[in-house]
Amino acid sequence: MTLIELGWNPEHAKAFAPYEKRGWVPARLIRDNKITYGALLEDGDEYEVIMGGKVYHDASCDAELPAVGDWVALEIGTGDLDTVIRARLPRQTCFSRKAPGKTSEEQVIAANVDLVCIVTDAGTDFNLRRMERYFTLIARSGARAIVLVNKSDLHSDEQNREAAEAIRAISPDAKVLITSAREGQNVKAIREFLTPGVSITFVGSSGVGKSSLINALLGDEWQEEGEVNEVTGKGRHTTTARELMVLPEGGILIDNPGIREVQMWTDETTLREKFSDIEALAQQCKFHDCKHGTDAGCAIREAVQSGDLSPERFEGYLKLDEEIDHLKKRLKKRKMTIERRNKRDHRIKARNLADRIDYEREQKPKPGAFPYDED
Ligand SMILES: Nc1nc2c(ncn2[C@@H]2O[C@H](COP(=O)(O)OP(=O)(O)OP(=O)(O)O)[C@@H](O)[C@H]2O)c(=O)[nH]1
Ligand SMILES: [Mg+2]
Ligand SMILES: [Zn+2]
Repeated sequence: MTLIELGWNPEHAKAFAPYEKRGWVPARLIRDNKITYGALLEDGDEYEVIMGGKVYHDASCDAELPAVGDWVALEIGTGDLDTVIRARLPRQTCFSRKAPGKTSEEQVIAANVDLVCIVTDAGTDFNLRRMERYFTLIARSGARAIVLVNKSDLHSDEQNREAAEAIRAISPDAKVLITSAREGQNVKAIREFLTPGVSITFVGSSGVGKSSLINALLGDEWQEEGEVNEVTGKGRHTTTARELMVLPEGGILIDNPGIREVQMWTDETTLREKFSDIEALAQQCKFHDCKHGTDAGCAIREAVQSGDLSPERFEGYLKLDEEIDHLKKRLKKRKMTIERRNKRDHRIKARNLADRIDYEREQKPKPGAFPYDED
């Protein structure tokens, strides 16, 4: 396996040059085992590696720590020594979301991916508002979006087509395909994206068929995974960790556990771009600070009433805005806490330094005093 087949390109090579001189080797992270990582090297060798202290301390937040898909510089351990990640190369794309729960941390789902493939179905998983959130996150990541309306064998042609059309309508740039991992429908069409060196990550709710599609792409025989666990209602092969795989004929796949919460990790600019139609309407509101609720002369409300704008899309817009607002507040709070903590740390350091200087002064002979005073 060559580095290029693993997704390496001239920009990576340039970033790596200073590390090469130190005898370190490039590798791509394929698995996150929490304490260790799985890394794939040029010849296809897989190593279990640990993070170097500097990499850990240089990261200002979790999102800056190495993640699956990252390129790193490894110092290969000989004898009993561990193989250590000495540096993480800059990311060319980064697909991330807000970490689950009440935190305001960013969680990296996959680094350096060219394509993010959202898997859904035309049945119970289908949710356009969730799609919008995915599209916003993908727009920010730098990767391109593909949507697979999977399990087509379980729904009517019409239902599948309607679902695909509705998704195309909210994101005209995204490629939308109707697939069945079970019947192999359109698996070839997915494969066409996977030229050597192209990385694609699969995201979507648990049970939509991400791993089944990956198996179909890997060319494994279709396995009957139909037995559903009665307690969790999930198939038996629920994915529990991110993992990167290289297809024999080229292309790099990253499987992910099902995503329950698609929380925003984004900024205002991306949001405004995604909803540029609504933003344009807002310009026409009578009052520049229109809340688009009950204010008179609201162009957005008029558009909803005349049917030019779907109320769901408008609601999606309002909700996203609200969420970003919360995120900002949380970030600000976190920043304040960190600043407070830093200030406190500085104060302690300053105090220690001051103590030391005082102490040294006391040790120093007083001016004019004879240095070797006899007892
Ligand atoms: N009928 C049908 N069933 C499918 C299809 N794709 C997947 N399944 C079934 O759906 C269940 C879940 O599939 P998985 O591939 O494990 O789903 P996943 O998205 O990887 O789920 P997590 O790993 O939990 O996130 C399994 O029982 C599969 O056999 C399909 O195209 N048609
Ligand atoms: Mg899975
Ligand atoms: Zn308005």
